[in-house]
Amino acid sequence: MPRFKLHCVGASGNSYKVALYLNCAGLDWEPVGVDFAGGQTQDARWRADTNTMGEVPVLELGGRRLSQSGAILMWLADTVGRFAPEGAEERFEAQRWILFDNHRFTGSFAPYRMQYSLLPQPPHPSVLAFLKPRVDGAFSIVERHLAGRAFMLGDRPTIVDFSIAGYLYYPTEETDFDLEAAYPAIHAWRERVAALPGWKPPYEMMPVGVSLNAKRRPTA
Ligand SMILES: N[C@@H](CCC(=O)N[C@@H](CS)C(=O)NCC(=O)O)C(=O)O
Repeated sequence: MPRFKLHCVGASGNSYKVALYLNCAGLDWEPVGVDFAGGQTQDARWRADTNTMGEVPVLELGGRRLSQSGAILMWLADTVGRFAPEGAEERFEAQRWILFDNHRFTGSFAPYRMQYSLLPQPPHPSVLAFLKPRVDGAFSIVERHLAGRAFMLGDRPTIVDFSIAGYLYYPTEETDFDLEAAYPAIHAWRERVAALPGWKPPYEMMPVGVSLNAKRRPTA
């Protein structure tokens, strides 16, 4: 199999979901930095060449470019075979949770974090006030689900874990959420995911790309 290229940004948890898979599956890959803050994802040429949706991550293999982290993870599971759901029922569960992640979990937490610490200007309080209960609602659902399981689909890690964990290793100063204190089952599970061979924290896994956060993200 040729070397994978992952077009990504260190601050992008959606990129990290795919990077985690690639590294934990022991695949040969390299990160390709995208100048997010400089507007590269808005650039017409970049969109035409790399992703018409104007987003990272994009996984490149032998000239083919795939986007949408959830679809990429399903494709990797099918193609590589590692961390794959087994059978029709588990596949359905995997799709159900990945869609929930995109719509509700990452779908509220990523914009909250972006507003909280990544944009050059401070957030309007009403924006955070709108998003915070949505984040807590999604986290509470996953917290309850994980109370009785080692991993999202049971006793072994799958692509669902990589999808839902994508934003959970950024520092508390950046996210405003102290997961260890507020969501103990999520915290214990993210520690189990972090114990997988190949795991690295996001900025170490993807030391590339100019993020939106140059002014406001803590440098530590
Ligand atoms: N559902 C998509 C979301 C991807 C996404 O939101 N990517 C962000 C970075 S984390 C992006 O590239 N946004 C481009 C922009 O806002 O211009 C996925 O899971 O891949």
